[in-house]
Amino acid sequence: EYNIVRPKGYTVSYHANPEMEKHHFGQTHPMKPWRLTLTKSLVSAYGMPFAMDNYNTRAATYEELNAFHASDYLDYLATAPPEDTPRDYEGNNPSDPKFNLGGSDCPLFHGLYDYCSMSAGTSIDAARKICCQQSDIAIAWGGGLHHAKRREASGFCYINDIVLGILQLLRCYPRVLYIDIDVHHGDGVEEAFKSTDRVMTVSFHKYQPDYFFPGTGALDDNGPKDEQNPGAHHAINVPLNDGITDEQYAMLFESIIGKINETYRPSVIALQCGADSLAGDRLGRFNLRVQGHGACVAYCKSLGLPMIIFGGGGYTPRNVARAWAYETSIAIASQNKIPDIIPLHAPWREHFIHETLFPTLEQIFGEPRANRNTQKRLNEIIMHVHEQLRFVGH
Ligand code: ZL4
Ligand code: CA
Ligand code: ZN
Repeated sequence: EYNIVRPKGYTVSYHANPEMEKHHFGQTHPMKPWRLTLTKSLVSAYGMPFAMDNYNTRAATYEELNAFHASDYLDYLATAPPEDTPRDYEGNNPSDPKFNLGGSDCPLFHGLYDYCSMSAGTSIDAARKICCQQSDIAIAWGGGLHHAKRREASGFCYINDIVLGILQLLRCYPRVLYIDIDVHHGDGVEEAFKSTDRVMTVSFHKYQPDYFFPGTGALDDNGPKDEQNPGAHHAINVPLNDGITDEQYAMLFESIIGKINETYRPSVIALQCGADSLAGDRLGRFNLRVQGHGACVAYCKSLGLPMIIFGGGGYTPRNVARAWAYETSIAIASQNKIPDIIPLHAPWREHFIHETLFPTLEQIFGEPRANRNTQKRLNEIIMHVHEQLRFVGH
C-alpha cells in the first residue's frame, strides 16, 4: 500500500488551470496540452493531492505579461485571427510572419491568448507562493515555455512564463538559480537575464548547430564576454550528444549543480523539467529513464532551498505523465517508495503500456539509441564549467 502523507515541516503546492489542457495546436503538432490531463490523472490515482496544497490558478493579466513582453507583441497575440489550417513550413501562406507567429512551430490556434495567459498564470502563482513562504516546493507543470522572447514566439513557446516567474522571485530573493533539463537549450531565459548576476542560468541539452533546435548553447557560451557586464560567467551551458544515460547524466548534474551551489550560493531554485529528455521522446535524443530524470529533482530538493518546478517539452504523452507524476511524488517524498504498478483505478490506465511507472529502455524502444557521449568529453565539460565558476562568488 502506498501511503501518502503530508510532509512534516514543509509544504508542496500544485498549481494548474484545467482549462489550459483543452487547447489544440493542430492535428499533428507535437505539443499536446492534454498531456497535462494525463499527468494530473496519474498524480490523483496515486493519491498525491492529499499531500499537497492544490490551487486552480487564474489566467495572468495583460499587465502581468507586460512585465517581460512588449505591448505590440501582446496586442498582436491577443487579436491575431486563428488560422483554421496551420500553414505547413514550406509555407503556402507566408504572408504574415509577424513576431514569428503562424507557421508550423508556433501556429495561431483558437484560444491562443487564453492558453498563454493560463500557462503564465500557473507559473506566476507558483512563484508568489514561494515568495510569501506559503510553499517550499511549488509545482507548475503547465509552465516551462523557455524559448519565448520579449517580442517573438519561438519553438512552441509564446509567453515566457519562466521569466515572469523568476521576475517575481527576484522581488524577494537575492539570487535565483535557473536549471533547465529539457532536451532543448533554454535560450529565452538565458537571454532575458544575460546582463544580471542575480540569476544564473544552467541548461543541459542536445547540441548540434544547424541540425537540432535552437542551435545555441555551446559550452563556451557563458554570457556576455565583456567582463564589466555583471552577467559575465552567469550562463552555463552543457551541450550533449545523442543517447546519454541516467548514470552519465546524474554524474554531470550533481557535479555541476553541486559546484554552482557552493560558489554562487543561490537563495532559490527554478527548475525546468522538460520531459523531452526522456528515452523514446518523439523529438528528443537521449536515453534517460523516468528514474534518471527524477534524480535531478531529488538532487535539487536535497539542497534544501525553496524551489519552483516547471514543465516544458515532452512529446510522448504517457512518458511525460510518468515523469511528472514521479517528480511530484519526489517533491512530496512520501514515506514509502512509489509503486511501479500504476493503480488499477487510474483513468487512462490503458494508455500506460505495461501499466508501470518505470518501463525499461527495452520496453520504451525495442532497442535504445546509441550513446554518443564519451567520458573524455563529459570530463572536459565539467572542467570548463568549474573554470567558469572561479569567476563567480558571493
Ligand atoms: C511540427 O508534424 O527545428 C509542427 C514541428 C507541426 C504538423 C505538420 C507540419 C509539418 C516536428 C516539429 C511540417 C513540420 C516542419 N507538425 C517543422 C526549424 C524547423 C521549422 C519547422 O520542448 N519544422 C524549426 C522546435 C523545432 C525547428 C522545437 C521545442 C520546444 C521545447 C519547449 C521546440 N523547430 C524545422 C521543423 C509537425 C511537426 C513536427 C518540430 N519543430 C520538431 N522540432 C522543432 O523546448 C516546449
Ligand atoms: Ca535544456
Ligand atoms: Zn524541448
